[in-house]
Amino acid sequence: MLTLYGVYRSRATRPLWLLLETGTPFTHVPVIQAYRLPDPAAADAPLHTASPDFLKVNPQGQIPAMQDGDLVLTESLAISLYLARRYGGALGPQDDAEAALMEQWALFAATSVETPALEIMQAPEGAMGEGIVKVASEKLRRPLARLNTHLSGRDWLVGDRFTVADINTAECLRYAQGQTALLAEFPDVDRWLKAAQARPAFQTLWARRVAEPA
Ligand SMILES: N[C@@H](CCC(=O)N[C@@H](CS)C(=O)NCC(=O)O)C(=O)O
Repeated sequence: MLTLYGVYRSRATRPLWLLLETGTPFTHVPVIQAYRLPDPAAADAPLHTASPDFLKVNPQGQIPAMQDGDLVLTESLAISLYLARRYGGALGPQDDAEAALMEQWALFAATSVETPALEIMQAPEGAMGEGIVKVASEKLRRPLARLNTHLSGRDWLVGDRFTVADINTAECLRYAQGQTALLAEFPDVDRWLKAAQARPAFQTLWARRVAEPA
């Protein structure tokens, strides 16, 4: 039995998008971040990242987490890569070279894209926030240029088809999407990101995320 822990307003979107693409049956346990609750210790608090029952699944107290039979996995990108390999069909690797490329793009997204993209999304209003966005945008330009070159003349990152590499990379970059002028500097990235997000599975994911309380 496959179980995915984590609300839609979290990095759980990465494996949830993949599961929506494949239609794989799974149990969704919408564990919420403890810091988002007014009183996580309240008797009627929903299952959250500091709940003793969830800490048995992920002692680090973070979402997403996944259980598939005896296998427990944390780290959103590792979960997506596993699900793609195990249940993803064409979304996953078809040979060792594709597996390596999918891992490469996940590591690229995690180490070169996610942090500056999050800095952009979390920047406060005002002059200080503008400074943060400027510095973070500068950090993103080199990975975005690399991504743009790779996507020039291509629709998707690996193997001429939509795969887990697109899901993982697009979800890390999404945090910076509010910077439309930055994205416009990289037209092939912009086109690719919009095409990924136009997919029915992403649209369903987004509708469910929006429907969750902020
Ligand atoms: N590198 C981890 C990061 C997990 C993470 O930071 N999750 C956030 C939600 S997006 C969380 O659980 N925050 C609650 C907390 O850290 O207490 C991953 O990609 O899965």
